[in-house]
Amino acid sequence: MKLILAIISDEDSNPVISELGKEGFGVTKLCSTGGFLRSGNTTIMVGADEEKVPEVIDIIRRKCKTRKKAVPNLDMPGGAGVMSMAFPVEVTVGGATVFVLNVERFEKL
Ligand code: 2BA
Repeated sequence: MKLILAIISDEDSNPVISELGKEGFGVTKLCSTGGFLRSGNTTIMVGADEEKVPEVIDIIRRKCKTRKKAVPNLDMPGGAGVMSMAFPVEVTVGGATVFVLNVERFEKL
C-alpha cells in the first residue's frame, strides 16, 4: 500500500477529487498553504495499492492545469511591502507536487 500526497491548486481540487471518487479511490482533502506564495492550496491524501499509483497520478495530471501568475516578490527586503509590490514575479502555479510514501500498516477500525 502507498500513500499519495499531492499538493494542488484550490481551483483544481473539485475536478481531481470527483474523478478519483468516480474511479473508486478514497480521498482526504486538507487545506494547506504554500510556503512561497503564502496563499491557500489543497493537499489531497490517497491511500492506494501499489499497482494503482500510476492511475491516481494520471488522474491528478489530467485534472491539474498549470497557469502563470504574477505575484508580489515576497523575498525582497520589506516582504510584501510597497516596494516589493512594485516588482512582481511571474510564477507557474497549478500542476501538482506529488509524494508517494510507503505505508507500513493500514487498518480501518
Ligand atoms: P508554494 O510554495 O506557494 O509555491 C507556488 C509556486 O511558486 C511553485 O509551484 C513554484 O512555481 C513557485 N516557486 C516556489 N518557490 C519559488 C522560488 N523560490 N522562486 C521562484 N518561484 C518559486 P510548485 O513548485 O508547483 O509548488 C506548488 C506548491 O507545492 C507549493 O506552493 C508548496 O505548497 C508545495 N511544494 C512544492 N514543493 C514542495 C516540497 N519540496 N515540499 C513540500 N511542499 C512542496
